Amino acid sequence: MIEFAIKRSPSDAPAWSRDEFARRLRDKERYYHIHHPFHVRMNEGGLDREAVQGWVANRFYYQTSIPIKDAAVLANCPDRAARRLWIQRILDHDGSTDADGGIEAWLQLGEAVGLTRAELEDETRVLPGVRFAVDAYVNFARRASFEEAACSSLTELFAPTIHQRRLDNWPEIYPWIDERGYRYFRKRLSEARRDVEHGVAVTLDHFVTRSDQEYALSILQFKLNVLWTMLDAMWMAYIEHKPPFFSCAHD
Ligand code: AHQ
Repeated sequence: MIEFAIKRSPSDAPAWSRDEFARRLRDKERYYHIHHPFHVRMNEGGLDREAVQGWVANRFYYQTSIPIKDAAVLANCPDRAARRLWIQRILDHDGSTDADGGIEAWLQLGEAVGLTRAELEDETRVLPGVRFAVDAYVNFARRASFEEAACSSLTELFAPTIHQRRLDNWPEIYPWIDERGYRYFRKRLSEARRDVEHGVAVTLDHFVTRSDQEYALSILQFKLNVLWTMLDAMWMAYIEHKPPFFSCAHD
């Protein structure tokens, strides 16, 4: 248990049934970053080219951090069968060659929105708030138990909807984006659904007392906070045009 990120409190209340616990996990959808004003504006076609490019470049930092996070999760996983399932997440992102995998697909998304691969890989566009939020997630996974980290990945319960919305809307609202960039979103539709099946099973099996279950909801809220905070930083930079230190004297 890692108290540094999430507080845990005792409870004398009876445990929720498995179905009720699963319902409460899914009920966290109301805090998912699909509802963040940045994503709402994005999915209405309200972002200019610079904002779309900024989002792609900042999310690249998240995407390249995911396999590092998942390797940390594996390192904390004592169960061979669980590791066999979890290792697939690393392969999904890193690919089996440089030509495939989610990170390569995201680099192609970068090119599709008019950025070079180097402009993603050099991380020059990564905002401090995005970096802090992503690093908080990776550092959480390094110290969390396997089950705590599996629970934190359950934001992907809600991910297929957000990927499908991009695939449905972007061709019309952002016709300037090359459709080759959409491969990543198509890829995640099935991968997220498969990953979440395992993550939910681990979570429902492991967090069984009421105190455990409420702690699991706090872990999921921590990850929802990570995703929301990333977009807060992007809103300030690309919508308000108030990036960090915008008000400070520059030489
Ligand atoms: O592309 C995403 C991805 O690979 C992952 C891994 C997973 C995790 O382990 O926490 N979460 C996640 C997510 C991805 N895409 C986000 C998006 O909005 O495109 C959603 C995000 C998530 O819901 O956690």
